[in-house]
Amino acid sequence: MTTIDQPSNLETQLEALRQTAKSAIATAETLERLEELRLVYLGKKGELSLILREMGKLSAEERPVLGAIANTVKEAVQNELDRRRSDLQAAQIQAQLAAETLDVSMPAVYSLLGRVHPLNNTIDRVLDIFVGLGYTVADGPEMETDYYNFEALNFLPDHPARDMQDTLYLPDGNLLRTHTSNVQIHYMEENDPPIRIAVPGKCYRRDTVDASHAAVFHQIEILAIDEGLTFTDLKGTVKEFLQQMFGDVPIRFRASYFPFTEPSAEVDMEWNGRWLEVMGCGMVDPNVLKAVGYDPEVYTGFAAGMGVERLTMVLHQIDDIRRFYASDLRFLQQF
Ligand code: 2U9
Repeated sequence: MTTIDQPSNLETQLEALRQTAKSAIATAETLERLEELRLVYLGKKGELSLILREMGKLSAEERPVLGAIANTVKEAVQNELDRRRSDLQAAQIQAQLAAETLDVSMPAVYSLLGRVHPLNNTIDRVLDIFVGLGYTVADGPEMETDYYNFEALNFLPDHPARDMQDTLYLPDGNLLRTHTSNVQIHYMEENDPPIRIAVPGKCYRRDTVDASHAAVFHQIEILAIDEGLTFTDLKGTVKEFLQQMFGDVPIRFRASYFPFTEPSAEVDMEWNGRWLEVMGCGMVDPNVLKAVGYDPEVYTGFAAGMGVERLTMVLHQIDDIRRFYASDLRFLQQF
């Protein structure tokens, strides 16, 4: 017979349950483990249910006392479970945050996908120099009319360059430009002097391909129009450009002929002990100025042109122009 003062067997069991549950919950490391413990202590078939089932055997005075104790224990275990659950959830979020933190100061894994083609590298270098001298980069159409490619540039109707053997004509009577000079005509039509432009781009010729000829090639031309420009300005510009491009090399101007310049000259540069032709130039022919509506009595100008493939071959001692277009990585990866 149990007295009120002495803890009953069930009371002892409830107290023991509270203690073991408390320490088991405090050491549970995962939410899954916590759920297991909830079932062990508070589940339908759990330890508390087993104890409560025994309460049927108690007297009418004992039952409410034990019932109250049972409720306190249940609440205490539930509180322990709740507290531990929120601790574990907070720890889980902290761990996730730590694992997923983006360190923006960490150096990126750099993968080199490609590199600048040697021809584009030459174009970039040449344009950088002319931009430094105050020139603007301009471009225009690769498909052109006879007027912009030949007539406005002072090519006579029977000039050999107009021959079907040399120029790629399209079925509609247009053509693929044979130089980038068409761009300068368009530009002069749309702008008033003073003008300083550098024009890079693809050109097309009906050539049989060999080590030094390609049907598609690249040119860069420059054009300056202003009041009072002379051949001295042309020489100074060409010399400054070649010095920035190749270093302090000796250069010489040789008289030549182009339909669009008068006088005209070829520029040679001493390179590896030999004179090498690197560009052409001249004072813009008055007929070209007239064609775009400029008064040749007021304005003069100079122009120069260079082949990008040729310059690149000189710079890198490349023996065959076809290497530029073969997409052979063993060649391209050297640059
Ligand atoms: C206008 C007026 C004048 C552009 C010029 C050259 C001389 C020249 C060649 C170099 C090697 C072409 O790639 S190449 O075969 N070019 O020698 N080009 S003067 O003169 C112009 C252009 C446009 C309106």
